Amino acid sequence: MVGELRRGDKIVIATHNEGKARELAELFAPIGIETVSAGALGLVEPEETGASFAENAKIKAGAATSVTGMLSVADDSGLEVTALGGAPGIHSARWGGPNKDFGLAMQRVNRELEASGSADRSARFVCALALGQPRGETLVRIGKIDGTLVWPPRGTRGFGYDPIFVPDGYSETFGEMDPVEKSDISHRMRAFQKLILSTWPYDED
Ligand code: ITT
Repeated sequence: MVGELRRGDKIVIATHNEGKARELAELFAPIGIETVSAGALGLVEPEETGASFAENAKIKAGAATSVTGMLSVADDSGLEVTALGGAPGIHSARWGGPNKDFGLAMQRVNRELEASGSADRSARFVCALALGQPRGETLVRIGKIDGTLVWPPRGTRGFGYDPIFVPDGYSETFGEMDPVEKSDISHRMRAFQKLILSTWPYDED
């Protein structure tokens, strides 16, 4: 499948989360795509009424493309904790409360894990990336990375739940890791690769 994205295009990054916006801009830059933030265009956040990461990503990209007439990319993502039945999942941002305090959100994860009585500390980050296209349908691809939760939080890099997540095969949390290393393996990168593979025209590299 070939989509509308071409080298030299400018796309709207339909997120109000600075950490995501930074990571997404860094993924698109090397393939020659310029990005502009939703904040810079004054876009309002649509209500995330979907029941899945993919549905919410589609809602956000669809809204940004219909308001701007531009290509857009939206990211709906979160942390799924096995012993919590996949929570916080699509509610990951909400666990940060009105002030988006992820110190509190991480404490809640830890508290609920303790209360669960389970020794299972496995978790995964999931990212649904949606490409809003002015002429075509909104495309969505999903990326995941498995890991283990640690307590207390470690590191000040990254954003959100990064300080409590150690990806499988590594010893540092995403909060400690060099951002380039996170970007090599992250759920966001994996979704990005799938999206680009399915939309990039065969005659461009
Ligand atoms: P937008 O809807 O404006 O994009 P948001 O932060 O509300 O921003 P989500 O509803 O998709 O976005 O919430 C995702 C939350 O999951 C996010 O706020 C982080 O706390 C967490 N999250 C997602 N990816 C993450 C990552 O790479 N590292 C750490 N936490 C992550």
